[in-house]
Amino acid sequence: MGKLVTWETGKIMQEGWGEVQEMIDICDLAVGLSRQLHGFTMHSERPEHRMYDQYHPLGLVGIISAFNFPVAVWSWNAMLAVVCGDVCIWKPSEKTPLTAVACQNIIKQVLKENQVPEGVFSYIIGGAEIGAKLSEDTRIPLISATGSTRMGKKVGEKVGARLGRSLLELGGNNAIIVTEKADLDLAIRAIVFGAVGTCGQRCTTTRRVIVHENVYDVLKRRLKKIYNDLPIGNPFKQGILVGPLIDQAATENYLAALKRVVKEGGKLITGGTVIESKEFKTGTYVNPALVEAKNEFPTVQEETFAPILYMIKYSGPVTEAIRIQNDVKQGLSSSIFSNDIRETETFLSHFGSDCGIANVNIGTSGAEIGGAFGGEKETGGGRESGSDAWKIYMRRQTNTINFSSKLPLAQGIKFDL
Ligand code: UN1
Repeated sequence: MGKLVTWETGKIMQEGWGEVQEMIDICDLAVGLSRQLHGFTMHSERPEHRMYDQYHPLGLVGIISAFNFPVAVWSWNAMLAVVCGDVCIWKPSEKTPLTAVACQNIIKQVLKENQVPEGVFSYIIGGAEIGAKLSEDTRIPLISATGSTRMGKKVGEKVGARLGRSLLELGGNNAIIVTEKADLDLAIRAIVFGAVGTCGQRCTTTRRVIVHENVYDVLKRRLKKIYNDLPIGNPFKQGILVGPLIDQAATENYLAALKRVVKEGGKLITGGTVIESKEFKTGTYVNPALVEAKNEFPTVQEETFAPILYMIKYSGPVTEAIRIQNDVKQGLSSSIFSNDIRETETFLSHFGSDCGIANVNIGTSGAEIGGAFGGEKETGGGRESGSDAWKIYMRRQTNTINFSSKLPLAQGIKFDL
């Protein structure tokens, strides 16, 4: 399966395997979770009464996933949904249908061995029109959609119009803050993997690095050197870090964004070209770009799904870096590199990062499945995967049980018959 993920998406082999590992991990989590779908109990204000809440299956869950994590995102949703007692219908990205077929073939076997009908999991291959149909269908109480903000707005509108439930995990514009107190070696490792890993095509990809003026030049020099030496190439080959973009349209978006940002005043430090040679004939292998920019440039405000890292300088206290980092429409992932507890706690406080994920001394990507995954603002507000994310796949019911021989009313209401 890992190999197939690499074949279909172009992500490096290690990441193909890593994605399948996420599937295995979520299966483990879901099995344990199946015994822990807990509600609360609470005491009643009335004598000889008992109250609690419980969770029931929602029924049918629609899953819309993106090409960049073609199998893990399905499994985050499907494995939780199924232990919650739901069945699923999945629309994978039309760019990655093969891995979806492979998932179904694997799960089919598991279902057969356990005498469960195959229809518990099903999928439908198609484009936006299928996503729209699922979103409008009143038989599907929950649509979980992962992808661009543009797509999510359409899904959210359609599901909202019928007052259905949606779980949206959309675009990010993730930043790493590097303060004067950062361990630069650590920060550089995180920045490079965050920015160029998966060829910049993760929703958690590091798109901005916000650097204190006193360490800016040294960081720029070191990043430039690493960028000039990146192992780019055949994703199946050992030692390669950057594979190709998903298709030529992605290359065009990459080049267009670079052109725009330079027009807006950005400075290309290195990279930003398509690799053309005998070995790289597809036009989808690119040199990741490092660009000096300002946060307010329109192109920096957007998520371009490609390996472009914007370097933004800040001066003054960490609150200034946090202001810059929050000053975008998206709110998925964020991190700070600093060994100063005052700075890191400020970043994590209620006036700190406004993202769904906020990390200290680790990068923006590569979240573990044990935590709830998702973000705020235009990222959509949904949470998938671990923690109590399972609750969205169930309907909650509050129960009051009277075991007395009287019928006292709440709120002290008295009446005679
Ligand atoms: C995505 O890009 O939609 O945190 C998911 C990460 C991965 C998941 C990314 N575990 O980078």
